[in-house]
Amino acid sequence: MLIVVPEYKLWFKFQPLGALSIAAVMVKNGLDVDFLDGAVVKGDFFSKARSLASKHSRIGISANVSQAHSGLKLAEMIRSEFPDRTIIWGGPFPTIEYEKLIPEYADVVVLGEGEIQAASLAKAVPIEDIPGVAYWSSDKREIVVNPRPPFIDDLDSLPFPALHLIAGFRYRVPGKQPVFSIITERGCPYHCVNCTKIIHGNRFRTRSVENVLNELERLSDEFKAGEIHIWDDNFTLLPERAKDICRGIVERGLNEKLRFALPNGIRADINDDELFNLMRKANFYFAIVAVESADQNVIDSLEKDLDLRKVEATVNSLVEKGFRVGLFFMMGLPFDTIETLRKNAVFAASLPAHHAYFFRVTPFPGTKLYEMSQTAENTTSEAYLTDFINYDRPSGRSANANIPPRVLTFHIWRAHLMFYATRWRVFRILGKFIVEGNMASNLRFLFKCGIRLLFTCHR
Ligand code: B12
Ligand code: SF4
Repeated sequence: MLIVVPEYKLWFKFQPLGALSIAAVMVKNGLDVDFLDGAVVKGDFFSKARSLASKHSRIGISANVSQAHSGLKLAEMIRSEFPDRTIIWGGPFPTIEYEKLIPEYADVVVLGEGEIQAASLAKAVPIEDIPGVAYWSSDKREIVVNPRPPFIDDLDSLPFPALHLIAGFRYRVPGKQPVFSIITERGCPYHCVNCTKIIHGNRFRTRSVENVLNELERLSDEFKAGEIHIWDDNFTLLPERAKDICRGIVERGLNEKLRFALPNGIRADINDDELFNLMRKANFYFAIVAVESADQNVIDSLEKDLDLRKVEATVNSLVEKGFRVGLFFMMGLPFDTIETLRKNAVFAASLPAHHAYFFRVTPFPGTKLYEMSQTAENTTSEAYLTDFINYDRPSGRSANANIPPRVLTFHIWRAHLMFYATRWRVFRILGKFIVEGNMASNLRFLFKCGIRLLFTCHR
């Protein structure tokens, strides 16, 4: 089987954990697997995909919304040049949009978490007997949807991502090289309207501390990792568990070899001194706090269940303990006004954080926000099918009917400028870079952020 992650345009590139988990299950079940990550492939993605597809009867395509465009082009190419191949899609995009894919672009779509289905596909179980798949009926008249299996509770039972399949690829992530990603839990109990729960659901499921530590040890010993990025939706949600992970890191001496970052955002209302101290001891150096808005009404409309009054203390505490701290904000929600955009800029600038990211809101299918935005003008609509969409390629659109794209762009630009022009921010960042030691990669990161900002302003 060939598993492909379609190409996407983003200047930093991460190992795709979902597709690598599927590959690991397939390998464990005896399949011969080739893996192509279009994000990092050298040369032309489609030529490489063509040459690998010629060797396999089944092609798996892994896609989130920003890979939809190139995934569809890839499927078209396979259909026309290798019409006998079975095309199997998995990931958030096909799980939401399977009706648009079958039969033209897909024979089978694996819905949600895919490891159970992957094991069955590897064992050649008849498709009718596999739970959690959508496929084209044998009489070619309709799409059949087999109900999804329960979420996987025993996450320790899953094999570690099949990293050996990407040994030749070079991922570009700022940090102490080489940088690897992990996920220590699945599911999130919150209901933010901008976020889809279609893959991992609302029940918070965790890997055991032992299992997480074993994977860290493997990344350090086998792959000589220098830094680990934990992409959990909510690493600090269960503070006692996070503390146990930190204690285990220290006990195994992993803090001597690895350093850790939390780039996916942690809850702004979890402020636990003991936890933050233990994290520092375990060599966590970077965390982003997900604030999203400086206006409580906007936060409430976002259904984020966050009391804004708690943000400042959490950010202060992280900064005092020596973390490099980032802030996430969303700009242009349907409930934003010019006033709330200004508030975001002022609030962020008042905090002692080192970085702030003011993202242009893009409502994606599978979220409540998408449904809300369909009533607004200037909506994202289905542009993701025809172009790359992500925060590196700002769309020049606005999801807020009352805030035109150019005005939104101005406020995004202004918020960044206000943030970096205040509180000696630039000098404090440089100071951090000197202490952290990987100046070149960090400066490259800042430079690219600046370029991205200019590009955002330009559109
Ligand atoms: C890490 C991450 C990133 C990283 C790295 C992404 C990468 N390329 O690996 C960065 C920061 C770059 C990123 C960026 C974006 N991300 Co992101 N990201 C995540 C995050 C937090 C974890 C992904 C992960 O590893 N999950 C763990 C694995 C095990 O789950 P999985 O990937 O879903 O894989 C499972 C299934 O999907 C399925 N499956 C996946 N592939 C395949 C293939 C086959 C053949 C089969 C059978 C099954 C299968 O089985 C897997 C195992 O169970 C998820 C949220 C989440 N918790 O999943 C969001 C998420 C994937 N991101 C999302 C979004 C929207 C984006 C952006 C578009 C944001 C933006 N506005 O720009 C960009 C797109 C950039 C890009 N081109 O990828 C959305 C996707 C929504 C959608 N409709 O597609 C998610 C789901 C967040 C959310 N809850 O809304 N992201
Ligand atoms: S945005 Fe974060 S906290 Fe909110 S539902 Fe999604 S993963 Fe959970």
